[in-house]
Amino acid sequence: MKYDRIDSKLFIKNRKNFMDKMKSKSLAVFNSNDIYPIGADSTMPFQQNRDIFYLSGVDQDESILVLFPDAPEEKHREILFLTETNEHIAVWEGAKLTKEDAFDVSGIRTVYWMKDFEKVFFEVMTQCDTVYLNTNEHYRANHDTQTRDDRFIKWCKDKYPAHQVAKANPILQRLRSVKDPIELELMQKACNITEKAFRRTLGFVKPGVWEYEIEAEYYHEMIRNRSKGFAYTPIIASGNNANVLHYVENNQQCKAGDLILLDTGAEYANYSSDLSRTIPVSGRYSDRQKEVYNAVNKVKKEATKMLVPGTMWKEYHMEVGKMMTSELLGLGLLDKADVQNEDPDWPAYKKYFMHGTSHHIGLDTHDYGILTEPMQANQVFTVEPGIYLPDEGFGIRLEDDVVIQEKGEPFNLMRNIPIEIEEIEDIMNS
Ligand SMILES: [Mn+2]
Repeated sequence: MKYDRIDSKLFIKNRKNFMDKMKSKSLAVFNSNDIYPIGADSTMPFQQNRDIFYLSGVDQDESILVLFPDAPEEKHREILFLTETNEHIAVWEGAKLTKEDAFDVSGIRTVYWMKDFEKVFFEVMTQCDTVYLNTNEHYRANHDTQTRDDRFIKWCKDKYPAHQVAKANPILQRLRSVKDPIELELMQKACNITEKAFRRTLGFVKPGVWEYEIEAEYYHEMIRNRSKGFAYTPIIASGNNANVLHYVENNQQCKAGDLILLDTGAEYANYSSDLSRTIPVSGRYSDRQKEVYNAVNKVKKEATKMLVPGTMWKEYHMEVGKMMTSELLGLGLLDKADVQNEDPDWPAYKKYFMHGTSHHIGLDTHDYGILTEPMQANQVFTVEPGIYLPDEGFGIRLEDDVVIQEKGEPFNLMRNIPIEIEEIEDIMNS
């Protein structure tokens, strides 16, 4: 791990919050992610499952966390199972957590090697009635791969068919969406790394550079600041590439007069940041580009003010739609008839702004959070309106990450990242 060790107080508190929500005589099981194969003996870089990380800080594969608040034996209230290590294994396989390290990281005193899992698990299962299983129920999740949690669930239901099962996911969705001060610090750090990388890019971009060269500049700055790199696949989209929402090829040359849409956030300690900026290849925006840019920026500012406790995600999006409609009328992109005749299920503004304005962000870039419940203090959201104009050869998106406050406007974790036209032009021309 490149990041500095996180205070185990965070994970101790997270587990306590989770266990407070469990039924009596129940236990919960969380698995690490697998290391996914590429071919031959090649593998993808490891990415820890965010739930076991959130509850333990353990950032290695082949790990299981068991929480059993009513365990008759106190030592079994929190148990970690880790892959065995010793000095000899470490020489061949690199450093893995020892039992002492695991305690320092997680605050969990009971650590077994994985080879003892079935025996210990049998013992605790005979002492409980309900087992909480961890399924991924994120509203955007869509994959066919069987995770270690999925595999465990099949095994567990087969082996213990008489136990009741319960869902860990709704508890985690609620807990993970509201951030602890330690988490906010880590997210600020991710945003600060993103800021450094963006400023480096402002000094690098000029006509003739290639999108992948810009990606390399970002990556360089991220890694040298203890990040693993991008929190998600970066979008470096010059000219009309910006109008392909999930453009990730990043293989075109940037031409004078074009804009570049940069959707590039660093991760830090598994926490995401998510930034979008749109900058001019030549260092100056045209008048038309400025006009559209300022409209997007205005919607972003107004939308941000609505992110306060009690706001409903759906209604917020409807309000942002109205703001965007008024800007598009001002830009001459919509006329009154377009708005009067619009389909309520796909309002006229969607022609130019077809994606959502905000999502939860945290350990996942599109983080947990129940969208049908009112917003709460210390939830972190992105704000990312855009206007996409294929006919004019450019698209603009501006995006910051903000923390909802008890009172007043949200706190912007990206407050120091240049966004105003003058500021960006000044930096690019200095
Ligand atoms: Mn985003």
